[in-house]
Amino acid sequence: MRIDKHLLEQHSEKHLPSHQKKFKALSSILSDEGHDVEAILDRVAAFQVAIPSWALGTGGTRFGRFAGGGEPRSLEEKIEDVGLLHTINQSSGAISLHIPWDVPQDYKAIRQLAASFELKFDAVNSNTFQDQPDQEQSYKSGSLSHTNKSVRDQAIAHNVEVIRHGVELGSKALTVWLSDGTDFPGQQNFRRMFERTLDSLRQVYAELPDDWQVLIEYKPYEPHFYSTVIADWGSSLLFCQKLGKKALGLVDLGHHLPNTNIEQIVSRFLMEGKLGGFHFNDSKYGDDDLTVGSIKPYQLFLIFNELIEGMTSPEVKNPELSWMIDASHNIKDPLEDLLQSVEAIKIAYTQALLIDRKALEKAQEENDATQAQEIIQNAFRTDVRPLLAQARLQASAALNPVSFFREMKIREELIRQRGAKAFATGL
Ligand code: AFD
Ligand code: MN
Ligand code: MN
Repeated sequence: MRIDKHLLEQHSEKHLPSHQKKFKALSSILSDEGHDVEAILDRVAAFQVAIPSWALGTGGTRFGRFAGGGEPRSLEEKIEDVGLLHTINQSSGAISLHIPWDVPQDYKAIRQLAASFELKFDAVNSNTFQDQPDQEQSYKSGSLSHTNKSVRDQAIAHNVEVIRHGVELGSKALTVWLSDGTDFPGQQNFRRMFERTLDSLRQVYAELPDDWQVLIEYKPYEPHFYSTVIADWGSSLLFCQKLGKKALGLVDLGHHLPNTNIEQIVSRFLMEGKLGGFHFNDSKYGDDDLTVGSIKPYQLFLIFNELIEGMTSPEVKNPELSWMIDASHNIKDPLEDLLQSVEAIKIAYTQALLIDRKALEKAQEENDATQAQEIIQNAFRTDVRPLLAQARLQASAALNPVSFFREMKIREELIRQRGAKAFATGL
């Protein structure tokens, strides 16, 4: 399904009068405060968030899955869905594939299809957390960390195969989320698990093309309940430091225990030049995969505060980051959910752009906690949505993405084309 450009124009025209009022008011306030509104709009427009192929279908829990209908049945249809999102918001210009859920059959055709929607291929993801029907060795007791060399070799070969697919499509990174861990105390030797994993990752690292990165996720629990090999940012950083320059940490917001100070982790990674990317989502209890910004928008803003501080400080030397959503929610329309998530990420980013950095530094130097809070909360409490809408308007995207999706009855059309019982591969 492709959206006719003039439908976007019609939609935006309808909502234009109320948008213009809000944008005019906000831009005049921001200009008075000394902000360069045009420059902010450029940065907002340029900020792109990649969409994971596994977020396009309804997520399930271990109790069941309630599919919403019209889900993409193939890699081609997943690309079409991300293309739809990008046409609507002009902010989702990349797709992240998961192998073997998305094995491309015809690279050239897939590349062309993506290009026709102006999409790039973000990091490719390997999967050694499930057994595939045709695989020889089982990952029940681990993959890259397994005690048995044949299992490790199979997991290494899989990661190398994922790199190969990525090279054909123009990806520049492999993301490894290693689910390996234990469920019971004493089940394994922690140090040996780490060493075996390091040895396996070194073999994968050796296969990375020069201009590639490997992004290493961490997660404290789940699917294993007692220990995880790459449990936290410290373990991720250790692996990255031991592997080399091309290995970088990946922060997935859902992969922290409650109340973890994620913004400080971000700052530490940046300080070491070892932050590779982000998986955005939100959560209340664990890895809940909820819409970004639906539970803790202030935390998201504080994370962007550190990101912008780090990325704009001359003393911080960190490679460019790869931004991605990692969520698959079980009750919402996945495409609406993604539109909301992208919006939430860009809101937090834009608010963090408004922080008066010089004034904040002064308050910090003077140990003035009250003033520091005034400065950052002044930015957080600014309703920046008219800036995002204006950036979309200038990029010929929809002024209001979710209402456009509903006005156009896009889900109904997808159900008509693909059927009410079309299931996407994924979790
Ligand atoms: C997991 C991890 C990881 C993985 C994905 C699979 O965050 O990014 O690739 O979800 O669905 O929770
Ligand atoms: Mn993730
Ligand atoms: Mn996760």
